[in-house]
Amino acid sequence: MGFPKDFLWGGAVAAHQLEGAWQAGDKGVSVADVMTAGRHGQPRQITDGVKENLNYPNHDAIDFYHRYKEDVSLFGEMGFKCFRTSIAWTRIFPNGDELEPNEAGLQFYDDLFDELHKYGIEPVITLSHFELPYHLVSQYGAWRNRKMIEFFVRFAETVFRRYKDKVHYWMTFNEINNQSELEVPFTAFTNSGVLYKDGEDKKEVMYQVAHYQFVAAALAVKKGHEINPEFKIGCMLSYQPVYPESCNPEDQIKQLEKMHMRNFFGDVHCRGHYPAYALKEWENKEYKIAMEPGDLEIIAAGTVDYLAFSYYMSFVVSSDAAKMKSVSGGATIAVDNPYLKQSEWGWQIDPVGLRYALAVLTERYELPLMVVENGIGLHESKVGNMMIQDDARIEYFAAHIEQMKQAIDLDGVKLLGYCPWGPIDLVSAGTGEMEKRYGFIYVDKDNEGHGSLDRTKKKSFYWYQKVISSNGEDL
Ligand code: BGP
Repeated sequence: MGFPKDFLWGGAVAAHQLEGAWQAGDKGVSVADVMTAGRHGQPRQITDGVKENLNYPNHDAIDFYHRYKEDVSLFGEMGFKCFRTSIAWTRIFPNGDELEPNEAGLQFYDDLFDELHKYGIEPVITLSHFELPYHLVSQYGAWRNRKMIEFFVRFAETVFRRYKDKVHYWMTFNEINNQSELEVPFTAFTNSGVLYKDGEDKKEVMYQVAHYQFVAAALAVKKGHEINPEFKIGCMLSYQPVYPESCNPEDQIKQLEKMHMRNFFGDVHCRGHYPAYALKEWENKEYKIAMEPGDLEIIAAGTVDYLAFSYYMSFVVSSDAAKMKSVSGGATIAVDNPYLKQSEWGWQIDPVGLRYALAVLTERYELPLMVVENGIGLHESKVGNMMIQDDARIEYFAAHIEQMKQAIDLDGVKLLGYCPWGPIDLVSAGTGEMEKRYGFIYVDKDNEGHGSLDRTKKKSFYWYQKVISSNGEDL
């Protein structure tokens, strides 16, 4: 009982949130490179290029590009079995539409993967994590354009071939489903790179974008399996369950409708066809989604091997519109859950919701699952040589790991691994700042970019080390 022997304990990051070195090795400019930091709760802005005197936190981040050896050795010391990161598309294809890849970028990831393997750490790789080439946005309108399929598949094929003996676990798009939260203006929380225009039906555009991404992902899955039949290629969802506010059947229906949009992307990736509720919506609203002959067959043939998801919180919806409100930092509309505490950023902490998520996803798709993000952002600062006592983080993780164990033991969930988000402090995707810290390892850098970049272990470092060495028994 409990976690399987080969369980992948690790941590998760994304290239643009920690690598820095945004122009090193002929890297191109990514969407993340032209996004300003959000200040005082304002959403981050995507600019039309790199402007003077604006703060672009991803340019330097925590300089993992130059310091990865030190960082990987710390992950090794914690006992990591896997490490989830993304390959910055702009290191491999600086503009995104070139025919030949950039060797310096490919070499960087070769070196990183070799370093990980030295410590017996399995790389788990996201192809596209909020960092598509900016050139594809400005010249092609990003995923509005069908040409993106060709660019993405070329990128995927290039890295599949190059790393076929070094990487076995892959994911296509990070949190592909969060673009369905149309209440929120364009922020880092989307991989589509699409800037919505005034007056257009955003939802129709979103479905069109999704269609191209589904075809691209399915083609990538097929290519990947041809290159190495041992590859496990997954989709990746942001899975934050939504609960009805009460047992009022109208609340239940509200919840059902909300979950349709959360499930839509997983439904297509895992089942290989469009679900009835989406087809009905297209018909009712007279949406015209451009497709080419063969697209639906491609989607059917390219279903994923496993489902990966991020889990941070849960939401509550009510059929009473007056009770609904925007949630800080979260991409949804909800009422507070009186049974749950909130993090300093207003994210509702719900360990039991993780068991619920694991169980419903298992029932829906009958696929192995991987929790590839989970964690709590805290305000922390280092005073002298004192170790940071991050008991709130330890408590958060212990409660979530306990619920994963129950999902395995009681619900029959097949769980491949667990990657807490940001094992080392990094730039927040939502705010673009350093002060929302997730790490077991502290990085000396503040929002303004000051600091030595020195790494130091927090209390949770030793705690997680013990969790891994006891295979999740000693919490
Ligand atoms: C997810 C993203 C990550 C990460 C995380 C935490 O949505 O996949 O990139 O940043 O959220 O969010 P934040 O950094 O806004 O706290």
